[in-house]
Amino acid sequence: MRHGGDILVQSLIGLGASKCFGVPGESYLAALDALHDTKGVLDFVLCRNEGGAAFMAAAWGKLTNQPGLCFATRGPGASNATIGVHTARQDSSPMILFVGQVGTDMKGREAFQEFDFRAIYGTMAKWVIEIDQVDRIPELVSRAWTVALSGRPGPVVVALPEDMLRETSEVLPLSGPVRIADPMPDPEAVADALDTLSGAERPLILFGGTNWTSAGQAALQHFAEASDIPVVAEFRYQDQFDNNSPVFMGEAGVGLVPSVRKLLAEADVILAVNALLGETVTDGYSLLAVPSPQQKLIHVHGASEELGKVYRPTIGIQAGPNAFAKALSPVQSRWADWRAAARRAYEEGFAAPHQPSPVDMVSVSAHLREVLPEDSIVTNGAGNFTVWPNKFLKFGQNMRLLAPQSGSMGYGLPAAIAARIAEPDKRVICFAGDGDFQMTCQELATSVQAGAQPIVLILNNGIYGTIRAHQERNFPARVSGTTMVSPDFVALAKAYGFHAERVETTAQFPDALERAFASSSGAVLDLVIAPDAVTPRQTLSQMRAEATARTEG
Ligand SMILES: Cc1ncc(C[n+]2csc(CCOP(=O)(O)OP(=O)(O)O)c2C)c(N)n1
Ligand SMILES: [Mg+2]
Repeated sequence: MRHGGDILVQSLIGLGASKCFGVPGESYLAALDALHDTKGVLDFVLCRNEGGAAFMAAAWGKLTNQPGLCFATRGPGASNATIGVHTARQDSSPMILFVGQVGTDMKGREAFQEFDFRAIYGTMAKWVIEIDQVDRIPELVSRAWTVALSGRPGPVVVALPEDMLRETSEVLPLSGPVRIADPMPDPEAVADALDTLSGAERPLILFGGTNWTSAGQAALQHFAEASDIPVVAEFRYQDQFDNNSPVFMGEAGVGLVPSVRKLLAEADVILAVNALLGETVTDGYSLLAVPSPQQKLIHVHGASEELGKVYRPTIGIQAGPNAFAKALSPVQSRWADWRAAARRAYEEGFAAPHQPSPVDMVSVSAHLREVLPEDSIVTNGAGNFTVWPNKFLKFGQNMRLLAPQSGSMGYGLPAAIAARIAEPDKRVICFAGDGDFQMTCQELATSVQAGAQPIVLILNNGIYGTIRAHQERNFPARVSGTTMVSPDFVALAKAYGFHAERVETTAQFPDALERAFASSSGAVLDLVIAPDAVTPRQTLSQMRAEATARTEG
């Protein structure tokens, strides 16, 4: 006989889980009790806020393609965790959030910390379930795991009533991993897609999503290179394609660069593989007309509900990205000039002017491109500072980017901790804004306790730069709610046991980074960035001046 907590934990181990993230609560004591005996097999990574824990689980899912696991207590804990569920959804990352729930005997009375998890998570999660009978734990955990992984991966929420978890049963826990194979494309549809591409004047491949395998990525790269077709990544998926390939043209995301916009606008056939074709990629649904784009659209996705969600495809193919990529055979190349011009524009994008800032991120990024090991993992949250890791690094075949498609601030540090736990031997560099960092900086303690210390670069400009920039463009010279008073980040990081330094000039950066690399405690570098240097090519003062002239004109 085992209690429910034990059946749950043994089932997760059976499925292959090795880490879970959470903040404790009295609502799931039986699960914590089971985790008492699983150290080194399934570790509970103790976090400081459920928001951080849920971000770690979401990032774990994105990095490993296996569900990231998070435990949170009812009402208050579950409320904190929602940000990670939303992030996992927009990231298409597999994740399971286990929520302790009030006892079944008092449900529906607004008991202490009771939470209507179906109503709250209903639109955010792929599936929400409460396990009411201890005997059904293996069945429902198996389904949660499979749902999180299949089709378009995403978050599942499983509520665990306190009394159910404490009941005992003889039911056997799950054993053995689950492998979900890619759905295969229809060969006739693939042939039609290749015909359509062959007839194109200016073809373009747009890819996105999780679930790629290295074989699938290699197949897509081979096809694109052999056919000379330019390739663009959806927002923050640029790490899924070798950026050094001559067909890679950059990322279609927030702050769409002109060369990528041009490619999307001028392409007459778009092959969208594993892509969601959302707001950021289409520049607010303007580059492709809703619902019928002028371009011919071949839309390939593993989840049927993504096909035709916004855009009527010319050819819709329900297939996994890897199976589809492997089914492609090169088409006669006629687009060398179109491809080469786009690649030149991509390369030119790295040559931004030197920044009017004590630390110049153009130089810092160039240095990082030189010294970061080719299998580094880069993370970031949200803010204007993300332009540097997202647009000024080159992601080779083995480098990874963990960055939220949802644009949620605070993701970078927890993601970096999860990445270090998953890959303890790799360099993990978190880029954070001063605002972004303060959303989850208490997770520095989690990092130290877990022995998983990344390197954090805080791009400290004293403002919520993104919002200030919007403010100056829309309401010039009326600064409201966007200037921050921050703590001494060096002292703060040291208090948590990190090596920390303030970097006051560009010239100080390389040595400071060396010392950060050499420190065994993890490191926080506080980079002094001028608020005016809010974007690589336009300063805040220029934005203000332009907007003022417009308003006065
Ligand atoms: C959780 C969350 N809250 C608020 C926002 C809105 N927001 C987007 S960027 C940003 C400012 C980020 O400031 P900072 O981290 O300092 O970066 P900077 O833009 O200054 O480089 C804000 C408030 C968000 N995206 N996520
Ligand atoms: Mg800032």
